[in-house]
Amino acid sequence: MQGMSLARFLIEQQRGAAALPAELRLLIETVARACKTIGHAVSKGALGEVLGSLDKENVQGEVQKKLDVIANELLLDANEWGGHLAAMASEEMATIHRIPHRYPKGECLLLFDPIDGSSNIDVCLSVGTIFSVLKAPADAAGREIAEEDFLQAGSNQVAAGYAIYGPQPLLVLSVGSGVYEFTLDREIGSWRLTDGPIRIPAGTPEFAINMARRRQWSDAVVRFVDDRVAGETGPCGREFTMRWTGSMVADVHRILKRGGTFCYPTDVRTGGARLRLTYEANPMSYLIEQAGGASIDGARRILDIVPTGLHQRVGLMLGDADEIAMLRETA
Ligand code: P6P
Repeated sequence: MQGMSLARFLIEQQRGAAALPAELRLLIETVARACKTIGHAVSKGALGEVLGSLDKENVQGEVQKKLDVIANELLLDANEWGGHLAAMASEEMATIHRIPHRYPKGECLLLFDPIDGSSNIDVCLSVGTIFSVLKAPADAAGREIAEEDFLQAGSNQVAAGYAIYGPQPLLVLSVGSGVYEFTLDREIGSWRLTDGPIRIPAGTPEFAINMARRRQWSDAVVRFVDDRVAGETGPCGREFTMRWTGSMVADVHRILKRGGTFCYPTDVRTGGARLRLTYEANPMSYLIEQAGGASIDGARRILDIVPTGLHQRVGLMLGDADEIAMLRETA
């Protein structure tokens, strides 16, 4: 029901077919509250002295933005005392963050990219927070949580979502029964239901890829893109538009609402890839599939891939299922 608060939505998911566990409801409410605080910091920009970079790199070898660290700390502080988590993992931390012994532990594992698209922060383009939730293995109850406990296929996720700090602050999430969008009502500080269940519109002639990386692509991706650039003169027989925002969270949101595809393929020259499996590709693929789309690494379904490392990178092609099937067939 439009305008419903996030709290009421989650209570209804708890009572409904989804049978949302109370611990997971608390986790999502906590993450959603932290995203309000992160969004407030992002919106301050230069006035809040949150722009710019630190003179240090993260585990990815990327120069850390001030907001990367601020957002990471906000998510850790918000989530470590509630008793719903066993541990957390982040793009900004080399290894996992266990819940301190002074707090009760829960059964959930939370993974996040605290600020996705951080290269856009200093130029006022949309950035976001991506999160993924797994259950700790049953045998973990009586022992310390280990990094290996996070290395589960994305199909094991029990919830995933993102906040996007754009013209409207939005929270988009799924707990396994469809994708729902909430808009922040700044006047009362509440996330309110504004769309859902979201289904990816079929047949939208839009694709998102960084054309400057063409040398890295497989023949299949080159053909896929060239056929679309050829427009009505080519095999697709219609005109396409290209979009590339430099923030996956913004590109994925556009796809959920308007359709099309997003590709950040593996670099065929090196076998390297850009996007991280556990806290970027997996949560976004969970949402895309919940909205009727598809997500692959070129040949494999993303959610079937069992990670070999917390920060493992993977090629990613997601969106309109029919378009992605074209890529998979030619991959
Ligand atoms: P490029 C942001 O850093 C990110 O991880 C994604 O959000 C985005 O889609 C991609 O990298 C942009 O990569 O190579 O175009 O700068």
